[in-house]
Amino acid sequence: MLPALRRRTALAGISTAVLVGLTTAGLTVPAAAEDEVFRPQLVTVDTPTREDKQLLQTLGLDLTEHAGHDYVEVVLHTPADVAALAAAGLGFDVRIPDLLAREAEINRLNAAYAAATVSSPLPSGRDTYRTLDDYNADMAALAQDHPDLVKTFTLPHPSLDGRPIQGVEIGKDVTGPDRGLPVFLMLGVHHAREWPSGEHAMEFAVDLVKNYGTDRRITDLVDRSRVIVVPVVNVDGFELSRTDGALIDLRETDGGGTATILGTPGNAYKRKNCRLVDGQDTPDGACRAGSLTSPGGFGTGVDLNRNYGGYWGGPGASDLFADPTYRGAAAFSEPETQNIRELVSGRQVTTLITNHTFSNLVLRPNGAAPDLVPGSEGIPLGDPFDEAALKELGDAMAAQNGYTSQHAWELYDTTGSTEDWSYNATGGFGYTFEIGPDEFHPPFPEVIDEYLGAGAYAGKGNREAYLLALENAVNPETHSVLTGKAPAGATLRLRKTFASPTWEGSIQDTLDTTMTVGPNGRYTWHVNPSTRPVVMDRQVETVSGEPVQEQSWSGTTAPLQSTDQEFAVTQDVDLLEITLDWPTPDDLDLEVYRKNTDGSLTQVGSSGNAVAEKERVLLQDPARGAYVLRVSNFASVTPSWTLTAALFQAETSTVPGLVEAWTLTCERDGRVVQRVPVVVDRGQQLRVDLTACGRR
Ligand code: 0X9
Ligand code: ZN
Repeated sequence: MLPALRRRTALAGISTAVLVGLTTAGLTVPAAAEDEVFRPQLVTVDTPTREDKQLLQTLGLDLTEHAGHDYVEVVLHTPADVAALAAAGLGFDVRIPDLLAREAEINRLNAAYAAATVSSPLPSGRDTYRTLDDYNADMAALAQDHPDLVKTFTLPHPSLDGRPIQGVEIGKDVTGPDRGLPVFLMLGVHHAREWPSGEHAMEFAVDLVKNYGTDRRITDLVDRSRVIVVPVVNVDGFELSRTDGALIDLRETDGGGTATILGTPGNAYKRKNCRLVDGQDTPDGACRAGSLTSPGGFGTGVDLNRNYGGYWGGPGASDLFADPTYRGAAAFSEPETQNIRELVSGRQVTTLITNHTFSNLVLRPNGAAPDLVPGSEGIPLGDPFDEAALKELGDAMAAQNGYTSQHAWELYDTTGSTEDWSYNATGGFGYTFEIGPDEFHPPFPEVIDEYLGAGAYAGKGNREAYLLALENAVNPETHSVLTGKAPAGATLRLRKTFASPTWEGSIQDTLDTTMTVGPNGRYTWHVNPSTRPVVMDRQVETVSGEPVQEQSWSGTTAPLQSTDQEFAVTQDVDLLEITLDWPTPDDLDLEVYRKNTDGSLTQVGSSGNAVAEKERVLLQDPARGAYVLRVSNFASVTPSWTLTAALFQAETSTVPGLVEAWTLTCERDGRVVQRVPVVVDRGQQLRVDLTACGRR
C-alpha cells in the first residue's frame, strides 16, 4: 500500500497582477509594470500532526489563530513564504487568494453599509470601523458627558511613533478616591490588523455607560467595580493598518476597463508595533516609511503578544526581528507592553480580557502546553493552579458567544502573551478572545453580529460574555477580600516583589496598589490572592517506568510501502506509547489508527520526524479496542525496524509550593504608620484591623 502523501509539494500560488505606481500619503510606490507581483493571501496549511504544526512554527510565517486538528490558516506575504512551505513539504489550499482585493471589497461593503445606515444596533450606533482619532474622541466624549461615571487617562509610555495611548475608567464616583473595588480590565488591538478587537472593547464601555442607571444588572455591576478599557494598545500599528491599507480600485476609475485592482503594499495586514531598530526609539512618523521596505509593513516591529514577561523567550515566539512573532529584545522591551504591565501592577485586576481576531475562540492560560519544560529544573509547566475555575468561566462565556473554549496552547504554543504574564504574576483571571469566524477585519456588519450575537446566539454574543467576565471580576469567591477598621482617609497599600518566570530565567515584578479608607473608618478591599498561582502546589503527572503491558514486532518495509500491525487495548490505562526504531539512518514514519467496528480506520496519532530521528506516538487515556500501527517508508532502501506498543499507568505527584504574603501598609500624610504581612487565599475574606494606624 502506498503511504499517504504527507510530503506533497506545495503549489506556488503566485498570481499575476500589475502594480502601477501611485502616491499614497506622499510616498510613491515605484511602478513595476510587467513584473509579477505577489498579492498577500490567506491559505489553509495541512498540519495533520503536532509535529507538522511545530514544523510550521519554525518557518517564520504569519500564522493566524484559525486552526483545527489538521490545519492552520496562514497569511502568505511574499513568494518566499510560499517557497518556505514548499521546502518544508507542507501542502496548503488557498482560502482568500488576494487579500488586497478582499480589502478593497471590504472597503466597498463598509462604505455601502455606512451610507445605508443611520444608526446601527451597536450601543454607540456606529456604522463603520473607528480610526484612532475616533477612539480618542469617543472616549473623551464619554467622559465629558458622564463626568461622575467615566474618566479618561493616558498610559505612562507614549508609543514609539510618539502617540499617546489612552483608556477610560468607568465606575460610580470615578473621579473620587479608589475605595478598593475590584478592577475589570478590557484590552483591544495588540495586533494592528485586528480592528474588531478595539471595536468590541469600546462598545462595551459605551454599553455600560449608556445603560447605567436604567439597566439593573449593569448598574449593579458598575457600582461594584472599576472597569478599565484600553481599546487600542498598539496605537501606531493600528493607525497604519486602519489608514494605510486603503486601496484604490482602478476598475472604478476607468469604468471597468483594463486596469486591475491597484494595491499599495499598504499596512492593512500589519500585525506588530512600530519598532524599527531594537533599543532605539523610532523617529516620529518613520513607521509608515519603514513599512515600505517590508512587504505589507509586515516585517518590521515586535509582536506585542510575545513581549510580556510570562515565559518570555520560550516556544511559539521568534527571536528573529523579521518574523511575525518576534518577541522583542527583552521581556517588556516595548512601551505598549510596559503600559499594560504598569496598569496591571498598579491596580487589583481580578479579571482581564484581551481581545484579538479571529477564530471564534475563548482561550485561557497557559499559552504553552503543560508537558513543556521551561528552565533547567526539569519540572513541566503543567496546568495553571486554577484550571478548573478558569475553564468554568471560559466555558460559560463561550456558551454566550458560541465560540470554542479551550486552552490557549491547544492550537499552537505561545509564550510572552498578555495573560501568560498577568495571570501568573497577579493571579487575576485572564482570557484571550479571538473574535469572528474568518477574517482579521471583516465587513462591519459582522462586527455588530459578533458583539450582539446573531442566529442561535442572538441577544447574547460578546456583550453577554463580557458581562459574565465582569460578574466574575466582582465575585468575591474568585478573588480575595481584606476588611477591617482603619483611619478615615488613610492610604492603604499592598505591595509584593517577586521573580516572574520567563522561559529560561526570571524578571523582577513589583505589584503596588493603593486604596483610600472611606469616612466611616472601615475598608473593604477586593484584591488578588497573596500567593501567585505559579508558585503554588502543583500536581504533576508522571508515567511510571514499567509498562503494564508491552508488545514488540520487527519487520522490513520496502520504499514507498507501508506495513500494518494490529494491537488491542484491553484495559483502562493512562498512556499508550508506540515507538518505532531502526538501525540505519533512514526515514520511516509512524501512523496510528483506531479500528472502528465496521473495519474502517480513524487516525488518532502520527509521528513524522526529520530523517534519522526515531518516531514516537503518545495517546493519553486510550480507549479500549483495536488499533492499527502503520509503518511507512519514504526512503530508497528497505530497512528493518522494531515497533513497540506499551501501556502505562501514570502517577500523580505534588511539587510542593510556596506561600507568599502581601505587605499591607497603612499610610497617613505620606508616612507609613503600620505594616502587616498578609496571607490571603482565593475566595477568602480576611479581617485585618489597622486601628493602630490611627494612633500617634
Ligand atoms: O498568536 C497570538 O498572539 C494570538 N492569535 S492572533 O491570531 N490574534 O495573533 C493568540 C494567542 C493565544 N495563545 C495561544 N494560541 N497559545
Ligand atoms: Zn491577535
